[in-house]
Amino acid sequence: MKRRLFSTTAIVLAFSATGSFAQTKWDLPAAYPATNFHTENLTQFAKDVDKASGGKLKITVHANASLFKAPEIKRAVQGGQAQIGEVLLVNFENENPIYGADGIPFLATSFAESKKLYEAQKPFLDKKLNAQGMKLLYAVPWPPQGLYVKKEIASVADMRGVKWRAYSPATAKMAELIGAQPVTIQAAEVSQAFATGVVDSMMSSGSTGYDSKIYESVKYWYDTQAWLPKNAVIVNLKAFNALDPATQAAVTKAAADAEARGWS
Ligand code: PCA
Repeated sequence: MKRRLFSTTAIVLAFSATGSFAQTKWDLPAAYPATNFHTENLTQFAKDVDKASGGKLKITVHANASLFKAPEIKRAVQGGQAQIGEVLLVNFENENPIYGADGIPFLATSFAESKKLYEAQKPFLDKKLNAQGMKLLYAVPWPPQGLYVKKEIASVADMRGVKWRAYSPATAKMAELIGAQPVTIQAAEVSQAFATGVVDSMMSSGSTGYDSKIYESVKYWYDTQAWLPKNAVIVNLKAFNALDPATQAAVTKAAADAEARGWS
């Protein structure tokens, strides 16, 4: 099948006093609100790239799943509908277990352990993404995952039949194991889902709980610190390779800075 590549890439010829230069524009779909720390980091990354490339590469961040829904972002980058994007790695565990490594409960439960896991995971992530026509730019974890639930829970049995928001194959599997009813809902729709009673529980971070104003409908939070899933910023290899070497270096440097900023 012939894919439409870079259909959204706009090459704009900009003229300056010193001559003319080609400006490349990239779209960066992201799934979380503009005020979330991951998105703020992306916005800073885009600014850094703009500055370091002397305005040659403009990246527009599309927050809150406004361009593509969370689970569609990876395919959009792979197919070139977006040149770059931010994905939640654990969403893609069914493609390859390496994407799900940071979603395994109680494997790595602190930022320090999560860093070690990332270092072990990274070469495999790189390889897998390369084979899919993409490149890993950087990854940053979410805070540890805890349980939000509308009623008090004294034992696993209390979770039976509770409507459970899942965001990955592993969180859906957990619901099955504890007898809850899984409903897959992306972060951008969580607030609505709790408010309307579509779901009564989920495991996520304090960050997403805050973003979705979950305190308006949920009373109980159990700080289980069970795992730290990561967001990864990935780029289409053809789009990256089409940049001149100086612009590529600007992207790589800005990504390394964003990764350091995100972890700290
Ligand atoms: N927030 C994201 C993924 C993990 C997290 O803390 C979410 O709930 O979709």
